[in-house]
Amino acid sequence: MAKYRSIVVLTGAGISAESGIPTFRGADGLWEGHRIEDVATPEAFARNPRLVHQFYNMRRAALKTVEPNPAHKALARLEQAFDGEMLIVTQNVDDLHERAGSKNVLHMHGELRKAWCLGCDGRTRWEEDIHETSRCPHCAREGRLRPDIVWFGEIPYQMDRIDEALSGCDLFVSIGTSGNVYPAAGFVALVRHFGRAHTVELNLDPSECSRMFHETRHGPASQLVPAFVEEVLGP
Ligand code: BJW
Repeated sequence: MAKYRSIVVLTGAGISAESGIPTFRGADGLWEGHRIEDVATPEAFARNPRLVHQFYNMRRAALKTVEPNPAHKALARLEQAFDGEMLIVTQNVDDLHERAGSKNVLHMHGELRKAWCLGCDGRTRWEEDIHETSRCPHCAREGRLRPDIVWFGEIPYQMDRIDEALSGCDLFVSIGTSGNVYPAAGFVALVRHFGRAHTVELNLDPSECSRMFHETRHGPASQLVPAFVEEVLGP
């Protein structure tokens, strides 16, 4: 327990795969039947808001059918039992970390269960479908809501807080991310640059960044993460 004082955990789609949420970069390069550039850019939303809303409405609805798996639960246990600082920086837009009991979670790519009004900049918890005619509860304007998701070309959320946590941590763990998307793919290099943290990758396959880590373990997150958490917490 005394070995580490500050832990940052980066999670990606792989941690939620065993809960039944598909990852992004499958063998066919398609994203649930859509090309990424058709749905995950501001330009795509401007071009075809209906398609983009449909895509996110489908994924928001699917959240109601899934549950946290042992990997999410193990991280919640770590946060509860660890007597130092711990931050989960997730690229995921699902809420499975929170539902597993984690409290200190930062959604750098946004959240499916939030809507963002382009009219008044207000953010609202949103459980149901968003339509082109949906009304913002803050400013009452129609048709200005979008999913609160960070698309390609947009700046991920809370980068200052993330940089601060990365520079101060002494353990950095990356779970279930392919290392294709920046800035998250660059976090391990940043942590190595600061030079004070042990770095560990837990992933099904070697990621694009595997060689940057001090330690890599490959297998399903539902097995690797609980075992790793028990090691960190010690006897
Ligand atoms: C398991 C498992 C199991 C499976 N157990 N593991 C050229 C070079 C470099 C950068 C750029 C470039 N051109 C443009 C850029 C920047 C761009 C970028 O990175 N593009 C790349 C494609 C090259 N990035 C951006 O635009 C970002 N913004 C930005 O850079 O702003 C500038 C800035 C930054 C910082 C400060 C100031 C300015 C924004 C990126 C937004 C990403 N958005 C998405 C979609 C939104 C969310 C949504 O709709 O759901 O976020 S894209 C998508 O990819 C999603 C994910 O969060 C993200 C990462 O994917 P992830 O999680 O890694 O999933 P997969 O599927 O790729 O991998 C899953 C892994 O799990 C695999 O390795 C499996 O093996 C593993 N796995 N089952 C354990 N059971």
